[in-house]
Amino acid sequence: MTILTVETKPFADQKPGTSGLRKKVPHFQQPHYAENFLQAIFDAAEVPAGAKLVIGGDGRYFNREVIGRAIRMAAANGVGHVIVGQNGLLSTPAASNLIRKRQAMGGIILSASHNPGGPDGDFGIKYNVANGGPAPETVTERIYARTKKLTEYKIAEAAAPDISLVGTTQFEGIMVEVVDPVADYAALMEELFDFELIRNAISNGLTLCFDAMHAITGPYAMEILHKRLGAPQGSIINAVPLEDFGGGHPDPNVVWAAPLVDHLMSPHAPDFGAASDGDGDRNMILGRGIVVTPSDSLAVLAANAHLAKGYSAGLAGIARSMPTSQAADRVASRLGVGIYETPTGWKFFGNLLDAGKVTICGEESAGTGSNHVREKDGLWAVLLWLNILAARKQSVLEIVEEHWRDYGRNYYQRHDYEEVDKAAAEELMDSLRGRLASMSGQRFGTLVVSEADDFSYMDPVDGSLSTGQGIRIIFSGGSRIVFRLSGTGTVGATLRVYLELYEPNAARHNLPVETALAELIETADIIGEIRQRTGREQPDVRT
Ligand code: G16
Repeated sequence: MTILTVETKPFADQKPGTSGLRKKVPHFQQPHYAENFLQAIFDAAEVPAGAKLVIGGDGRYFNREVIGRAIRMAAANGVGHVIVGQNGLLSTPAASNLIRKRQAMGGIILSASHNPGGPDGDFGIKYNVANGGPAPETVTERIYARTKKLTEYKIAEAAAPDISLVGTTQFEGIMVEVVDPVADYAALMEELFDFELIRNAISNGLTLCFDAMHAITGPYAMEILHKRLGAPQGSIINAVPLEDFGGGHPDPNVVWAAPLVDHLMSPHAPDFGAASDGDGDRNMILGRGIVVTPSDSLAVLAANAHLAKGYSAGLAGIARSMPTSQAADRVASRLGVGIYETPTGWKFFGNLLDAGKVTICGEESAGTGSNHVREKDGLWAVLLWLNILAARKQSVLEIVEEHWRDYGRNYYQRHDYEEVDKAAAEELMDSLRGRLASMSGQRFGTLVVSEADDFSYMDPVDGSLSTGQGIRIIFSGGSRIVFRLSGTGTVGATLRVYLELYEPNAARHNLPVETALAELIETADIIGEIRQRTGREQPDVRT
């Protein structure tokens, strides 16, 4: 093999965010930009000679190009065996599964998740480690440190191999194995869920609509929901993955999946609706007449998981990210299992899952998953819901309302202010930080601050400390306002404001969310000085 050693200069902006490095496509297209980051990954990973590496992506624009380069660089950096999805496609959870199942050293996942794609859209590169999960902060810090020092990278001179056919080929002395992206993942789902029960429920009239948003889950949903579970083909919409997601925004929420929401609210609604995002790790769950918030979905799934065969032995514990509502905490307490509150980012669940402390994890950002892989998993959540619906023979609405009656309702909403001036957003956060110490005891209308802090997390498994993870303002009675800046945006800053109110009284469980949260919303603006500092009257997205 001829290995080229290419001279390069460090880029100053390759610090991985909440989930890898995300930038606009033209930014990634600068000469050497992607190669530098890939080389930093290989250096930080200290590739054992002949190691196995999984490579795949969500099929967005520029994927093919970077996958070719990644394979050529893997060959030049000591990898002995590359496992790549056919045509470079792998959903994030499927990649996580392959890493684990094939005992790979890790995986390179090319995706910008729910961010839009296309020539002017977003692109991203993420490294997952041997447990199948996103690299922990110790590793992302090492990657970042390397990006600041790189002067060269190594790449095989040969043109990238053809990855359009399933099978194994030799490429420059290493093995390149092209796999069916769906097969192993579908087999894993069959181990966890009662396919026969779900198939029977569907053949007896349970109707559904799954929106793949022209992203990666189309082929997975066709194989699992249509072929194996018998949902009519028409129940899977936008099923063909497109490089630009059909011009859409593959983010499964009420704004970007509005047609699906409208359908579920219409008189012809199916019983169950769901959507997933660009790379297949997020989910949105709906029933006829109801959108289930991700926080409620986590709580309901945790409370009912024992109904699926993969979880019939019960849960070891539950983990949620800090801004996620505390609905799951009540389930954990009822089950008598541990509850863990982590910073935003799936990577923080990895140690808890590996140590067997938790079985189910979830985040308000439409992510739920379990110990079956080390990523959140959109279709997994859909299948667990279907399993529960089939077992309980109730509607989504009935199940959620019963859950609220049983545990109380955590009213919840997240307000996003997108593309805010970065400096203004940082000043807003700094100002809040500066006032934290004096906040306790302050009264805002009927709300009295009982605690205010900048969230930090000590990993109970490896003792690592993560600080500055979001401002929490907790009021007596348990209501909360959380302020944090997104770590996944690519333009300016995205300010996220998370609002939560606990309502034990069942007579007050059917208020419009914004009515229930009105006082908190107003208080968030007063405490955060949002209007004044961002110039925004309203959030861009409420989820
Ligand atoms: C990523 C992370 C999630 C996180 C989400 C939102 O999701 O994997 O753990 O909750 O970003 O992060 P932020 O609030 O910083 O934008 P994904 O689906 O984009 O990979």
